Amino acid sequence: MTVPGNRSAPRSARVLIIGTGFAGIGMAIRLRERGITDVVILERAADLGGTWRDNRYPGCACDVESTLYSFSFAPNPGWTRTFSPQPEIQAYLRRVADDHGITPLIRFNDAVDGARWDEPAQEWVVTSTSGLWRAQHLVMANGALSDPSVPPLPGLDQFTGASFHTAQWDAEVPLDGRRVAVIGTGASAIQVIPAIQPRVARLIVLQRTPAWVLPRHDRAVPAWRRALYARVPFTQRIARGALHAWHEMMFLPFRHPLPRRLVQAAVGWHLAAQVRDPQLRRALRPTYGVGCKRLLLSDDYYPALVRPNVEVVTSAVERIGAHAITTADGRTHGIDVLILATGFRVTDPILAPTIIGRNGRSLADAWQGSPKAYMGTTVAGFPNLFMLAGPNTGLGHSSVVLMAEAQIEHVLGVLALAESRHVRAVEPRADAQARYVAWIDASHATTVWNAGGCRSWYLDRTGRNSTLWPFGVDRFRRLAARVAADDYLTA
Ligand code: N01
Repeated sequence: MTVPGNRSAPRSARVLIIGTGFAGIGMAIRLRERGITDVVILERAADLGGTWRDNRYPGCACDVESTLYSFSFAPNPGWTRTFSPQPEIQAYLRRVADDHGITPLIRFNDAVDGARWDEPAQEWVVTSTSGLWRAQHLVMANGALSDPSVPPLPGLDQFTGASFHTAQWDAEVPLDGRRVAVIGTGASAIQVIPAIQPRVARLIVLQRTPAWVLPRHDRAVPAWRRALYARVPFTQRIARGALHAWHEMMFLPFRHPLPRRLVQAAVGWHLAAQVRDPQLRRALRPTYGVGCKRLLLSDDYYPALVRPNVEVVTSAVERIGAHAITTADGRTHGIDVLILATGFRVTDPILAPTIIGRNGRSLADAWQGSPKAYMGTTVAGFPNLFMLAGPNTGLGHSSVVLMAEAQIEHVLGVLALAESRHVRAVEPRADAQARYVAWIDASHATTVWNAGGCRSWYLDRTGRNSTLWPFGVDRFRRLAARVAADDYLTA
């Protein structure tokens, strides 16, 4: 971390939060409810919302039902669709932040570059665009899906048409009647492809690995149901409970082969029903176990792919030229616009090298390419540091908002522990963290994510699954809610 010399004196906060997605907003709300009001949130962008602010590509929507993909303490009876579109989710977050008095705590356009634990002062010194901050506690709520991953495709810089990542959508670029290529067939691609297909002259879909796709059954929420949820909020809580129970069950196929066979049959049927052409069907049928890569939900992805203006290209991208993409089969596809639906830097977070804990050791040094944390939230050697959406807190089957809320309760529990011991610094014991991580790793061994025969972004560069929580959400909730005092060191 470089500490600029010509900045003003550091400002301070008891708790400094990085990021204004679900996790950052939720953390600030719960801190204030606990009476901790000296809170500052640094946000690198000009608006709040995290991934729901950045991802504005056509078709962007949640693939978990909104009644579940929302805060437990802030139900929204007004969701207009089962799976709400991005603008509604961002508007929801803005409203929740306003209603709970969080918006004034946010410093917009203030990006954190790094932070260093100041041992004598027992606090974090944080460097951001605006200068220095001192904070007793630092909460990294900067998200796992916040930094786009752009592969080093040969010739990408020579392309003369418009080119952008799905998370950096350029709405100024006209697509109507143009030749467009989409690289990638993950969750973002399968939403953007059906949204732009009717507008473009030609759509080349460059698929490296096909995805398993289940029907989504997205529909408008009828006015009567919205009115019911608004007038009798209990009914929406019942709906949320039912969805939660359903998703908890959906976890089983990821661990057990028998229920997985049922899902396999459903995805196979969905593909067969929507894609008649046997050659295309073969190209779209994955060879790995269902769920190994994120299981996708869509009603309109396959129907878009069979339209006459779309071609699915399975040959690898070899080179990008000024106006075209050349693939390994020797073909050249002329294009005007290139869309990179190539995902995010999940297991190599950009802040890891610049967060410096005890003894000058960075998170990147501690992790060596494989992020690890106790309860996915705290890291040995990094006192008073909390990570939301941290290692092994992702889900393949339910709403990550539930996980963020459980982590937030864990943070509050750890702060209460430090307070009860009248100490300024708290961190997990190294042996407790090692035991926890070993248990996570052992629990992953037989899951389809690890043993399903695919290479996904759930696995880090060491091959370890450092992304997903290996059980149902309720289990994490129970564990995170109870802070095991012996597992924490205080000073
Ligand atoms: O990214 P991805 P995403 N050459 O990493 C391909 C969340 N999300 O943005 O599979 C060619 O899944 C890559 O190919 P392969 C959700 O958690 C949520 O789509 O590695 N292709 C893959 O097809 C999701 O899981 C919602 O072989 C290359 C694609 O790019 C996560 O975000 C909506 C390549 C990347 O897929 C990420 O999804 C959208 C190369 N060099 C997203 N490099 C919700 O609704 C990469 N690819 C909540």
